[in-house]
Amino acid sequence: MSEAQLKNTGTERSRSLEEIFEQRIANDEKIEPKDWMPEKYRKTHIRQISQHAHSEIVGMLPEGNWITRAPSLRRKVALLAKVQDEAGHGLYLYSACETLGISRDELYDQLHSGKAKYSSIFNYPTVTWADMGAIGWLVDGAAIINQVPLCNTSYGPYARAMIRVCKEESFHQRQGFEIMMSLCNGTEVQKQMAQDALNRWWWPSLMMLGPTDSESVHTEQSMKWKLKRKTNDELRQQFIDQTVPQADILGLTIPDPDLKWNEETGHYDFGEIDWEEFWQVVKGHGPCNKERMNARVGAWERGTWVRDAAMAYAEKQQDKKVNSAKAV
Ligand code: BYC
Repeated sequence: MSEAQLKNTGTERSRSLEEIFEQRIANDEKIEPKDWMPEKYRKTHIRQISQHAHSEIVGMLPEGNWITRAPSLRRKVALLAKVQDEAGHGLYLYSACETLGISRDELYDQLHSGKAKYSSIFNYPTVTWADMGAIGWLVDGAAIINQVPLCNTSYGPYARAMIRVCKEESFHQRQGFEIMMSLCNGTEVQKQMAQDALNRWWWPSLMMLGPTDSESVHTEQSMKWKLKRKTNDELRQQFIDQTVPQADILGLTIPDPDLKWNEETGHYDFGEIDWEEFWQVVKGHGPCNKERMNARVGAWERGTWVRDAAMAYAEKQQDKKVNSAKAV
């Protein structure tokens, strides 16, 4: 066969593989690690899943900061459990990502070198105990809205990881709301603390759901591949519609003078989001970007001896096995 004929056969084959793949997506079948997939599908999944994993790991930092200062043993235990869950989420997601042919070391390297993004929301400081309430209520609340549709995403390992993650996120959201409720039923100063936390976390929580659909470069393709099941704007609206009545229950005021119920659309209208602030944070210029990266890189460097010791131990075990097999 000539080189041109060979090339044609190759193109035809990949076209038919692509057609089978598209059909499977249309049939809502899960794509599994050993299945054929377009290179772009693989890469965009590595991008989103790894960013998601990094967000869970960096997301432990703002709350970890409060474990030793939680106001009671019960609060400490709950916060500790929540932060541990986040480590677990990061680990399932790194594992899901590795099934796409990238190693854990490469993923860490992308985070530590600043090549990979993580959620903008974790670049804001946690200055009072009420921030633990606001993060659970708003940030985990937004995360659930974003992640429940991902339980139905087309890539099997990601979809399955999301089922457990979402169950745990529900507990996280509840513990946050309960902290807010206690503060709002407490003294005037405690209620003020809750309002102040809502004022600081409201807008970043809306930004967390990503740029508007008109600015979102990946949404169109990701919706076609059923990686994303809802657009950024749809999720944001859902989050607002769900959260405003919760703020009413708490007796708190959402810091948006333009927020009002729209009878016609059946949704809340809301004010202008400061997208300039969002992009500054995404580009590394948020209030805590440097602190977060220093914490992660520092932890990686301080852990070198543990990784070296684990490798040396594994090698010794392997040598032992080989030697005892030789002796038989
Ligand atoms: N922050 O085309 P777009 C948690 C980037 S952790 C930073 O709309 P896409 C928790 C985006 O990456 C939960 N960057 O992108 C943990 C893209 O840049 P690149 C985190 C953002 O992917 C601890 C560019 O902007 N959740 O719950 O279609 C404690 C254009 O955006 C952000 C997930 O990761 C952002 N907020 O949609 C408590 C969920 N938004 O990559 C809680 C999974 C956008 O081209 N991810 N960018 O350089 C997703 O659902 C989607 O990736 C997003 C963005 C909706 C976030």
